[in-house]
Amino acid sequence: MLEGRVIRSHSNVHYVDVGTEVLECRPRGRLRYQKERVLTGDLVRVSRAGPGLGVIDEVLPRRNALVRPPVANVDQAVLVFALREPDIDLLLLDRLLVLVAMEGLCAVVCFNKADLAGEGETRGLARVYEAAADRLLVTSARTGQGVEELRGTLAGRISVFAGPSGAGKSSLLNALNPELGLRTGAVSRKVRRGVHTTRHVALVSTGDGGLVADTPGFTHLELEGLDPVDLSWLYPEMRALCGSCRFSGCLHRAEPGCRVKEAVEEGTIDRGRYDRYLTLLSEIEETARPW
Ligand SMILES: Nc1nc2c(ncn2[C@@H]2O[C@H](COP(=O)(O)OP(=O)(O)OP(=O)(O)O)[C@@H](O)[C@H]2O)c(=O)[nH]1
Ligand SMILES: [Mg+2]
Ligand SMILES: [Zn+2]
Repeated sequence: MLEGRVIRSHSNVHYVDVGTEVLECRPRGRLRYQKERVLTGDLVRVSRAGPGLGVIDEVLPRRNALVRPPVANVDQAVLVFALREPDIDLLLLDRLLVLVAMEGLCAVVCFNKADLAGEGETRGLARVYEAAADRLLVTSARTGQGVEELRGTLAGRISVFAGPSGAGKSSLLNALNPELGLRTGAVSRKVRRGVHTTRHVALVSTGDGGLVADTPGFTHLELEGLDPVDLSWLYPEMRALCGSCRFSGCLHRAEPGCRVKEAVEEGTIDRGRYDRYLTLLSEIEETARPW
């Protein structure tokens, strides 16, 4: 019996990379009746069923499974934002960081198009997001800056890329593995949307055992179902201080004796991050109270 990873699924046909080749597999009868279907990213046991063909006998236990995009065993989300062109949308970045934390994934922030930005500006942003993410990278798909560091971060892991259209996600993947030949530039958006609506997720190889979900990633951006009190726990810079505020359940807005606000005044928590936290907090409060 072989073990492998589902790298692409198409209704009930799953392409399983068993190391030496990719087998086209169907689940064994009894698996089809189980509630959980086979997902891209799953580790499975397969038996050969002919040249290039296999049968999935067993899905090995999953570490996690995302709903949108439907991928199992994801290690990290890589949030790619261009420093310029398009202008960086930090509220979107912070929103994605909260979503990633809600999913319990590691967050890698990748500031791309470093060739277009000033060094001072880049350094300032990098300092803020080093504290907000598990890993911070500054890259340029054009000059190759930071691409080897990105390679190291992706190696041996399953990653989901997310970020605005035009940030350079496909360009970075092409820089890592030119064989991918992913479409870049203005037209790629439509193509990717098509991929998304058919719900076929493929894992593409970075060439070093790294796998990246080739989808628009996190298309669902509402922070629904989140309790306002829990929001600050999803901010690494605030988490350590949350318990030290005078009132338990402090939202760090106007409460007296708030350690988080003190840290903002002292400059140890970035004011921009804090202001955007307040924006997301109000949004969550509004959706939680529909009247
Ligand atoms: N100057 C510069 N341009 C870049 C860089 N990376 C990507 N670009 C350009 O930015 C444009 C968009 O890049 P894509 O890789 O298609 O962006 P994407 O994030 O995949 O966009 P979608 O697929 O629409 O989500 C292309 O014209 C790229 O050539 C970079 O590091 N520097
Ligand atoms: Mg793209
Ligand atoms: Zn507080």
